[in-house]
Amino acid sequence: MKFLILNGPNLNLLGLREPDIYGRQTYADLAAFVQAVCAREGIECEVRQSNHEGVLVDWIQEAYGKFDGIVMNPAAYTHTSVALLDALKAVSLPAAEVHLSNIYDREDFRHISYPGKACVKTVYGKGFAGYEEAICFLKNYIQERKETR
Ligand code: CA2
Repeated sequence: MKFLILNGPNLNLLGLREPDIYGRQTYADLAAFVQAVCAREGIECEVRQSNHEGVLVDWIQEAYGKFDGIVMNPAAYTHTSVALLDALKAVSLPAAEVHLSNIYDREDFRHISYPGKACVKTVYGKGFAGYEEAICFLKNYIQERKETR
């Protein structure tokens, strides 16, 4: 099983700004954590981050036929991007959405997720552990779907 793990704009600044919201661990720490979880679960993964919506759209499109699932923190594009929603729908790969913070305890504009409408699971407010939950959920979801075919 192979997962594409995508992270959106400004997540490269993790640990450098706003530690009260996003914690003190860096993006490199996050990538290492996700890689360790995937290795433990027997999942191959590629962990990527971009500040550009079109790059994220390209990566989702290119994932078709190469990856079994997508775990994504679209960051600010969560609340604006119909393009990411359409890309996820177009490839129709199973996808899970993660947010480090509890988006529902924050400003109203963070309560809507466009890409989330194409995801089988959303995890929020659990920090790095949210990625682990999303990865494990998606692994089980894909395995169960295979068994019922
Ligand atoms: O809670 C999350 O994971 C978010 O996806 C993070 C986004 C935010 O726009 C979403 O509403 C919720 C922001 C990511 C920016 O990360 C930073 C990290 C350190 C310093 C500044 C920004």
